[in-house]
Amino acid sequence: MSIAAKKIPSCSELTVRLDKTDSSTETNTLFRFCFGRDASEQSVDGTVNIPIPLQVLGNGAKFEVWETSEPVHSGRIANNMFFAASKSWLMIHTTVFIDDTSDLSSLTQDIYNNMLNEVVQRNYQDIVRTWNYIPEINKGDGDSERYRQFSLGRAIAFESHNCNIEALPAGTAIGSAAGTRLGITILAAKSDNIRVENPRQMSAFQYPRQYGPRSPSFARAVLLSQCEFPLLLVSGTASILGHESVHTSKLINQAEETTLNIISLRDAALKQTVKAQSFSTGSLRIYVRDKADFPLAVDSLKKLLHNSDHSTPDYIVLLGDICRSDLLVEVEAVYQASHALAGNTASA
Ligand code: 3EB
Repeated sequence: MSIAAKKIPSCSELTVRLDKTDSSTETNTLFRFCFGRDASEQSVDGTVNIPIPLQVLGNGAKFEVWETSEPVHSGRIANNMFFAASKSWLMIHTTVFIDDTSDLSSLTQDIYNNMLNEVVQRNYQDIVRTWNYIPEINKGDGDSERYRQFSLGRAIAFESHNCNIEALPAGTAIGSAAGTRLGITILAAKSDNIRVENPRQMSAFQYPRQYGPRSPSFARAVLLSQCEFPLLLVSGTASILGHESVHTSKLINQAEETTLNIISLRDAALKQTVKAQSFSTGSLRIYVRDKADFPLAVDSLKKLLHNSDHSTPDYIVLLGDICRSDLLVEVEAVYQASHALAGNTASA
């Protein structure tokens, strides 16, 4: 008796795609990001929509849809905090109004404490990704800058949950316009996954004191090694070498340095797993600080905008402030691993 060798993806498989139309709210949608929206109308049983309050400049996608083959349930945790969960994955999302009277450090600490408590209570153990959208992220001087206050509160929350630096999630921290709401989203997994750091960059959690009272709590990338076709969740990546911003005020050079950083990170990830021979397809979010930089940024990132199988990765360009005021462009990505055995011979 011969049994076909066709492999069925394991149940925990997760996929990510950009979508131009409102086609999803299918049952296998875990959650979806909605670009260009500040508030969302949540219904307790439907797909959880995560608003991203940034203007869409390029490529027109309206949604980034995260899907799983597992049954999904969702609901409200508290007034403005929502979750979506399957057997392997838990997403928690909240938005909060802030103004100049807000203590962003303690507010962030409270939000993260609540979210981390939920993760523990619901029996998920590995926080793999966070997205943080902070209104006017560069407002305030020195250590009182909003981004630095946010980083301080986040660091204390992770520390008080005994989340050590080897277990930090991949991250994004981007600034939105005045008057939008602070938006924080976390994704947790049932089992442990692999952290990837970048040999070209100092680990962010080790940045020296000059960048703020507490260093940022994120890993350069997390490889979802529990999946049969692992996803590489690449943190927001910018023109930083070691710990220093390089090519300040030069958009093209920053985009090229960012490209080198992401390629280096992908190479580092391949060395840490036997489950991936290459990363063949991807989905990218490109953030630019200045609207006018958009076409040039896309052009200068061209090496990232080709998959190794010669297809083009999906991408979206968003108007957002980078968390260091001397940076003009940042890119985050999701890459899907392919196996040599699956017939793919190209390398990433
Ligand atoms: C950097 O490499 C650029 O604080 O969560 C990128 C990704 C950055 C995530 C965060 C910050 C964060 O330091 C900034």
